[in-house]
Amino acid sequence: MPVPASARRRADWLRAELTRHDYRYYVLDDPEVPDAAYDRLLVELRELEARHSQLITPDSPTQRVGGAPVASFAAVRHHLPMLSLDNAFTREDVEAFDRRIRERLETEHEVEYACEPKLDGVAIGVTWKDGVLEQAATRGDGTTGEDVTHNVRTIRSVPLRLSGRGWPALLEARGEVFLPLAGFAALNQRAAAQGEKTFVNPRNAAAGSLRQLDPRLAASRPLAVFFYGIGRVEGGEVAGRHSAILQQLRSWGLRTAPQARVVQGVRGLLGYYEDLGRRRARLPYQIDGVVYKVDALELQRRLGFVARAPRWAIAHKFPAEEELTTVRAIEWQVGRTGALTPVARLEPVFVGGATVSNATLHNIDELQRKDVRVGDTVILRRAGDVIPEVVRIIPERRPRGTRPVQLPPACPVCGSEVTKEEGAAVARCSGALICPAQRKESLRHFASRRALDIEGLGTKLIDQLVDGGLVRGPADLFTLSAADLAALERMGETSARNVVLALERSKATTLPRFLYALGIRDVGEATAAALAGHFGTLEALSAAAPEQILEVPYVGPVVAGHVHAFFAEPRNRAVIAELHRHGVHWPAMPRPDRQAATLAGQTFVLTGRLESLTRDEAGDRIRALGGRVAGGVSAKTDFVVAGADAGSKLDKATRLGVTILDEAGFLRLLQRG
Ligand code: D41
Repeated sequence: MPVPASARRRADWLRAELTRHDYRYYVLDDPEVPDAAYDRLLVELRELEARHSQLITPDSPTQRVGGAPVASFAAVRHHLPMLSLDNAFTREDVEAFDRRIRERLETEHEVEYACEPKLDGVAIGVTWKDGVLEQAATRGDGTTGEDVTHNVRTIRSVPLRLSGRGWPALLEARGEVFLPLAGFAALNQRAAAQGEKTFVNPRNAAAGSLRQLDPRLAASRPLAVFFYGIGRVEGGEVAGRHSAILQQLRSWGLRTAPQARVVQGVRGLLGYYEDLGRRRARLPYQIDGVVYKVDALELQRRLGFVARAPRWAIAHKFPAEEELTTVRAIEWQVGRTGALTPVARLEPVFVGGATVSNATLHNIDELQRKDVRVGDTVILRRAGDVIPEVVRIIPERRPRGTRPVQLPPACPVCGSEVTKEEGAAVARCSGALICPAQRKESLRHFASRRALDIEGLGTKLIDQLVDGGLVRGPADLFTLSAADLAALERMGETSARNVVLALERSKATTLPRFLYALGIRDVGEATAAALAGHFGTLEALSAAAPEQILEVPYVGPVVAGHVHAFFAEPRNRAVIAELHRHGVHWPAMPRPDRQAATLAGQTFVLTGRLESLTRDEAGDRIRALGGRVAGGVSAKTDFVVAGADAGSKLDKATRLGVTILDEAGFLRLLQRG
């Protein structure tokens, strides 16, 4: 079949583009686009070449993996080539992988697979001779890599001498060098503080660190390694299964991924993928997928490899956490306390397993630091359940004629003046009592599940009520009749009646909920509960002087000031009185008895996954007994509760000598209360 000229042109362009990206990625450590965008170009080229085999050239990026070594490092020819991994993106890809294997092996039985995380770092081969570390080389293009022995020697998880017994006289172990997330954040913080260029992602930081000529630089970066296999072996034996080899490596002092498991058949593979996918966001390092390998070496041998990738292994990728998109508009959202938050409206894009069309830009300082403008192409990141974030813009793709975004002088909703205190990051609308946006947000907060929990009173309904002038403050909600509500758009008689019933039900509340619902600045649920517990009644709290409020555990002068100012404002007191009149009430607070305060003054940090309760529940139990839950470990931490897969917090606790409780110990402590 003749090749259409358009296909040839497209293939040429794709090749040039991929080569350029390779150069930036492998040689400059400064990629222009996220991996997923690169992968798409490569897939397109592969498909074109599959359709028209005449288009394949020996130097096509599809015919080789990796890039050229940098001149200043000695080249190392790998004794055995370092193979590459094929990718699977969907469940169907994995099913096809398993089917191919069983067909080749002519078996109906389930195959045993070894599964492990796919670290996002740099592949290396490290050789020990007579148990002594001799050489470390990057993978490079799979045939020839770079000698990075001087840098790898600085990685503390790489032993300079093997331990245990039975290691071969010559052992080459292969693994992935990576930078844990905490180290990455610290490195970038340091770089930013010194006005240096920051790294785009941990993979590039790891690659950049390995490619330092001065080993002192690499040593100052907390690189880590997981070994995942072997290369050259002489003068000794290794086990006959991948899983057993990993165990041998471990017994010789080499670090391997703690999540490695053996599973049965394709269901086992998919189960492993799901499980690790759920834990991914909590791991202290970045993984971009999982790797499946046929466990038995004899079967691996029978399967062999195609081109440069083994038939017996595949990488199952997680959905990309970073994608490219463009900024359609930048709008300002006004929050409950008047804070102006810039929000980027984006060309919708599928990232991290969901379609995203908005991303917060946090505040004006952040926006100006990143210099995001309308029309920019940006890298959007959505990891786990974290809200989507614009990582950075791509300057090369900025269209002509864009303008930097400025803070609006007036509130885009009510027109009141926008103020920003010196040194503060947040700009605020000064129209607290007239701004419909602030009113709507306050009402939303008042009605939310953890506040008065008014079912059916959602965003749309609140917008209609405020825009139609039916409701100004929370007390007005209780004057609404079913007829008022039914007259609104998209409101049936039944829904209207249900909202009135929900409003009626919400009147019976608790003091902590009511305090939280008031939306006093910086008074979240925990502070509301502490205030309620300390003062016992709203009357006592609203009459308290700032010094008295300061006596509440964990309330500082700023919050005490906000609380005092709130109750000093006559208009706020009037709203509260009106709410009382409408019948909002709560039972008297139970007097704090001895049992309730067993953990008073104790600070807890929760890390890892608990089996018998969620982290939220664990936090509630601690607070109910008077304890406090903090986010990070410090010398002031009394207990660290460590569940499964606890990470850097556990390490820090160990370093600081903080008492560590496992789940059983924690439950015992709660019971003692
Ligand atoms: O964690 C990894 N990045 C990883 C990479 C891993 N866990 N296993 C791997 N296994 C292989 C084979 C099956 C070819 C021995 C790999 C890689 N290869 C690999 N890393 C970079 C290119 C290939």
